[in-house]
Amino acid sequence: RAQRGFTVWFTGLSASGKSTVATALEQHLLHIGLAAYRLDGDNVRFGLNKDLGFSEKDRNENIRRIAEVAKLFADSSTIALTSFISPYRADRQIARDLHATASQAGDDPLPFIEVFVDIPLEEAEKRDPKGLYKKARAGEIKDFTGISAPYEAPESPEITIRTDQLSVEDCVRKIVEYLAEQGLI
Ligand code: GGZ
Repeated sequence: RAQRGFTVWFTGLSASGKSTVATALEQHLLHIGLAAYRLDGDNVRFGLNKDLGFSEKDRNENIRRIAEVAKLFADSSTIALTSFISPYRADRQIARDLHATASQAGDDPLPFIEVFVDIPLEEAEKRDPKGLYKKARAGEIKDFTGISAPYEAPESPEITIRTDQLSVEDCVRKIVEYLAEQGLI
C-alpha cells in the first residue's frame, strides 16, 4: 500500500541531541526505502524563517510556520522530521492540532509523534558544542533556552529518549519500534 505521511516532532534543549538523532532516523528511513525529510535550523532558520529571532513571539511564529511546512510534507506522503527546541507547550499543541485537522474534506488526520529529547540542563551545558551556554551565562546571548528563557517539558510525549543514557542507535531503535507498533512504517 502507498506510504502514508506523518510528522516526528523532536523537542528539547539546545545540545540535547535532537538533530543527531533526527539525522540518524532519517538515514534509517531512507535506507528502508521510505521518503523522509528533515527540517532543522540549518534549512529553515536561514531561509523561510530568516526574519525571526528568539523572542517568545518569534519562536511562536517559527514553530507555527515549521508546523505548517511539516504538515505539507506529511500530506505529500513524506515522513517529516523536525528538530527545533520548540520550548513552549502551547506551540507544540498548535502543531499537533494542525496535523489533526484534515487539509481537505475526507482526508484523514496526519499522525503526529512528539519525541522528547530529555537530558538534564547540566548535561547540555557540559556538552556546549558551540559555546552558546557559556555565552548565555556571561550575558552575551539573551533569552537563551534553559538559562534565561523557559523550556516547558512535554507532559505526555509519544516517546521520550535520554540521549545521555542511550546511544544514538538505541534512540533510533526506540523510535523505529514505536513507529512499527503504530503501523506507521
Ligand atoms: C536558544 C539559540 C538562541 C537562543 C541561538 N536560545 O544548539 P543550536 O544553537 O544549534 O540550536 C539552537 C538553535 C535554536 O533554534 P530553534 O529554531 O530550534 O529554536 S526555537 O524552537 O525555540 O524557535 C542554538 C541557536 O539556535 N540559538 N540563539 N537565544 N537557542
